[in-house]
Amino acid sequence: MSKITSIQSELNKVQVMGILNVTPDSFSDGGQFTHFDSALKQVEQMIKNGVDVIDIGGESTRPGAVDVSVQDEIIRVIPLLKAIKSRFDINVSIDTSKAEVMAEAITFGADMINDVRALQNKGCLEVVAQSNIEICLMHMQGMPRTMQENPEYNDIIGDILDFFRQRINCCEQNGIHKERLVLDPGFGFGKTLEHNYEVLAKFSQFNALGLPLLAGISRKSMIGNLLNRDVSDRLAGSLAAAIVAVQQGAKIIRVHDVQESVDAMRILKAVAQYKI
Ligand code: 7PJ
Repeated sequence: MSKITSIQSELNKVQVMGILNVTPDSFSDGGQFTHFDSALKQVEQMIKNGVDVIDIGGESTRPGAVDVSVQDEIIRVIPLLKAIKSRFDINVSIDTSKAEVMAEAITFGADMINDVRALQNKGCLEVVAQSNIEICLMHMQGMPRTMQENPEYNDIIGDILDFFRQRINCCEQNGIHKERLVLDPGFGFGKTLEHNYEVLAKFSQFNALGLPLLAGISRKSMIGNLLNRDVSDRLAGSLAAAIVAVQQGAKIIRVHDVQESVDAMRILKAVAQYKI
């Protein structure tokens, strides 16, 4: 399987990452895909709809969510990773912050580790350094349980850039080449509604670090709270926000609605060919 980010740079194509949550309390598909067979059906449908990467998450990072044990997370995620890799020819990303889960994911053929804690947990840098897997480093202020209580920044873009620089340095010092990294400012992770829209408005500034950028905005509160829409009614807002991010350089968008997002990206691509 080719590198996720190299496919993107070769074809100059934005990658659509389809979210497959296997937690009973995930943000917006609350337990719907907890069962193995329905998860596989969902994967098959996403592939038909043109997904580029499947992102499997076994830990809910919803504000206030309870911790999941290593064993529970492995049981939720790894059999599904194995089944997907044996049945389909598709890139898979594992959304985890636990070194043990990362190690298993690497063993069973994952293409990317997507860590909302940016490899800050014990043992993560070391595990990842022993592989060639791609890594998404996400910014978060605080920790999921309390991150939305009172997020504050002096200069949100500067703070996120500083965090990225520190994490990139840490990765490099541990033998993880910069070429393996993707950066994500972490919409909704320790950020107020205003913070989130400022980050979206200034998204292009993260290109300064010269790494591929990922934007995960799909169905989040920043859409729902602005528009006063329930989770099931956030598609239009999610697409609009994804387009704004891609026009400022996002190379991967993390979404629930694959078919609609792929369509939106096709429109952008049709327009892009006429730009100088
Ligand atoms: C993100 C994520 C995100 C990355 C979640 C949800 C919350 N990983 N995992 N970026 N969000 N890289 O999907 O609403 O924004 S879980």
